[in-house]
Amino acid sequence: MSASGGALVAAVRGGSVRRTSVVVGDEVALVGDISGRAGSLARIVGRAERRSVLRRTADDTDPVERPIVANADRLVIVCALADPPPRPGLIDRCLVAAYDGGLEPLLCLTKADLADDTPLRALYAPLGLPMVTTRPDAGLSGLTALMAAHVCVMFGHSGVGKSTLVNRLVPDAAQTIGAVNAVTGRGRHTSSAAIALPMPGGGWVVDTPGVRSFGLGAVSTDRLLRAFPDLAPAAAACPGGCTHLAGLADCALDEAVADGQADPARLASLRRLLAARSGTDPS
Ligand SMILES: Nc1nc2c(ncn2[C@@H]2O[C@H](COP(=O)(O)OP(=O)(O)O)[C@@H](O)[C@H]2O)c(=O)[nH]1
Ligand SMILES: [Mg+2]
Ligand SMILES: [Zn+2]
Repeated sequence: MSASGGALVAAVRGGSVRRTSVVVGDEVALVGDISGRAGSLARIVGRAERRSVLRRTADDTDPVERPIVANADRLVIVCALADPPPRPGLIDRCLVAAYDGGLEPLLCLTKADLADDTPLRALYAPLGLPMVTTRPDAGLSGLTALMAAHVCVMFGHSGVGKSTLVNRLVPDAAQTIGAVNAVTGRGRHTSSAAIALPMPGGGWVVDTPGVRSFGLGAVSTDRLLRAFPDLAPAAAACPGGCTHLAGLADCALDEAVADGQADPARLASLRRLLAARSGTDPS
């Protein structure tokens, strides 16, 4: 599908790119029938260099990274304030994946009609990332201002309200998804792949129904720490090669919390991710 709203073309990978991964957001070179007529099929013969890659590993001990979306520049981390209850652990994983993949994260707190957003906003305020709160009885101008003209990936736990937001952002989302599924031969209800929809104000929104979390298997300690800019300055005082795990005598992060310079909940979150990645805690 082209950004200028051109033809929807079905294409398969040609021999030269058989081993090249092609995902939503990739820019590809096509040959053959690009008319988009029913039954036509084009061939992908090349893939452009990616500007960003949102990746995941299958689980925290899996070193193989799998790309999910290419060339996106915003990760919209969608988190409900209630029903389901917020999970800061998942937000932190999303932040790691965003910084690691070269996407700018923003936090979208949904269902403000059900619960107050003050505690979550306070927890993430030190990171300085953009935050918006949404509710059914208010407009989405704050969110659209942050998303317009960007390629944005919506990510969050099932039931947090992603599809509701996409349907409000892209009024004809259901028709477009139906057209894409018709071209790709996917059934109406079986689509588990990410799908990109053009937003009326410019830019794209990518819905990611099938991905439940980001594994961190291939993410190094330094890369992981980049998602914790509130803790990173204190970690600079750690001895070289510090794992920052709990129970070390000389990890400077414990001192930062004791001095009131860092939030104990944020340190606990970092340590859960570090421990999960080293395979010592599969949570
Ligand atoms: N109370 C309330 N319910 C919402 C809101 N946004 C979505 N929902 C409901 O939450 C449920 C899950 O929404 P859905 O968009 O399917 O979530 P998804 O799994 O993240 O795509 C649906 O019943 C929605 O009607 C909201 O802002 N407030
Ligand atoms: Mg959904
Ligand atoms: Zn340390």
